Amino acid sequence: MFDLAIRGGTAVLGDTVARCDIGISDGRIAAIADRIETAAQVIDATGQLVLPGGVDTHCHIEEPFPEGGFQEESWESASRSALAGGTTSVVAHTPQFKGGMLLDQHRAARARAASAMIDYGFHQIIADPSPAAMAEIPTLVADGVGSLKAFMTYDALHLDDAAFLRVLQAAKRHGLMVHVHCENHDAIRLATEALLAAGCTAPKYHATSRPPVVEREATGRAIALAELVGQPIQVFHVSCAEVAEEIARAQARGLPVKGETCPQYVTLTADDMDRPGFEGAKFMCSPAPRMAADHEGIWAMIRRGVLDVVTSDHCGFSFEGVRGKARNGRDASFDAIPNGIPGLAARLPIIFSEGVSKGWIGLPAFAKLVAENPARIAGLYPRKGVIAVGSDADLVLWDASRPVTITNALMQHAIDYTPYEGMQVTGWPAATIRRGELAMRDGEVLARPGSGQWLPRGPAAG
Ligand code: DUC
Ligand code: ZN
Ligand code: ZN
Repeated sequence: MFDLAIRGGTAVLGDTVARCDIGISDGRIAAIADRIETAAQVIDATGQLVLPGGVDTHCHIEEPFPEGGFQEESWESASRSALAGGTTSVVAHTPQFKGGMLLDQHRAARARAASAMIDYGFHQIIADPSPAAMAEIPTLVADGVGSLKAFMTYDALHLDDAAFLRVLQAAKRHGLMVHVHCENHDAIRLATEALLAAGCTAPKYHATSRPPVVEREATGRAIALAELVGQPIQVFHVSCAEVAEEIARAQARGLPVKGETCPQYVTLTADDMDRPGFEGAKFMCSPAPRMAADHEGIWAMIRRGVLDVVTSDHCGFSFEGVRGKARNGRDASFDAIPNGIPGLAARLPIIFSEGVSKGWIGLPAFAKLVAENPARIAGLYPRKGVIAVGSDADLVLWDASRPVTITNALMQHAIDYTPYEGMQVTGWPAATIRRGELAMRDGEVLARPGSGQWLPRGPAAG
């Protein structure tokens, strides 16, 4: 007798896709069989795909800013959005401020996440690898933090090469993964100064200030420094093939270098930042969206396996309001507009629609990109990311041929816009099951705030 049976669906089980029933007990998958007869509750998935719950290993949720205040997206609103879009686990970021420590931030971040409805872990940002701060890493590891995050740009966060090397060395000592935001800080700074001096201030100049070569140079440098130390890294949010080529070369040489991309790099372009008035700010993220032709380059790199993870880099700033994109006025220069776009709920539908429905990838590859591979690199596999006996019963029932026009209301986040407004997609989550509990059905989020669990993470699996 199972607690729950999912009957009649077509499940993505690793490399195979099969019609089967799934039996769930105590929040875990207990059986996968042709027919499961006895269960306290039955959900009919006839005509639907059954996918592993999405694992989004790159999110910014209720993160404090160095200047004070928090991101608008709370753990509760982010959870709602994640469940609406078929995501059941996330890894978000804990900040460190220059001159500051780690553990105080970690404890505060965990306290904020207590209202989550999805399962969660954290990357620890290192903005200042002082001996005192780095001495706190063993305590973080003991609590289940499995990764460090390094930024090569942003005034408040960027590390020079010496500081980045210290982060790599510490990660190696403690068996942690390092995720890197690769853009050359000085190149962006000088280009920004020149653009502003020439009166080029509109949102579209965000892309001009940080072209692909800025990302490529930093990616190559991060890879070289990681090779020097002998530390695995994952390059975050790769925007185009020119950058992915650096990762491909490293992989061909046998280096443990992984690459992640995001839905914005297969859908948005630099031209979106040139929309009338201040509208372009809605599409401003870093790295900047590139050209339409670059979208195919990203799919080609996904098909080659060079990029094997798609996350959202969910980092929502509303358009309006004191914390929003227009916080410094609608005539603010591009460097005074906060970077980041919301994408938690849109991630699976966009990658399914652009990837599977348009024929770039098959169903197993889709499940690996959005669930299994992120779970592996986060040290969460096989508890998360896969439909297998013994794994957490995190599942999405998916209507593969349902046409949907994306609207902000469907995203269910706290942000007042979506950069994907009006986009037509084929394929949409009908229900999300988190640890055996029906957490979302037909867009209605049913989970209880606080029902999410902290995910202590192990070492990354290959
Ligand atoms: N870029 C980042 O590096 N982080 C959050 C948002 C963004 O655009
Ligand atoms: Zn980043
Ligand atoms: Zn990010």
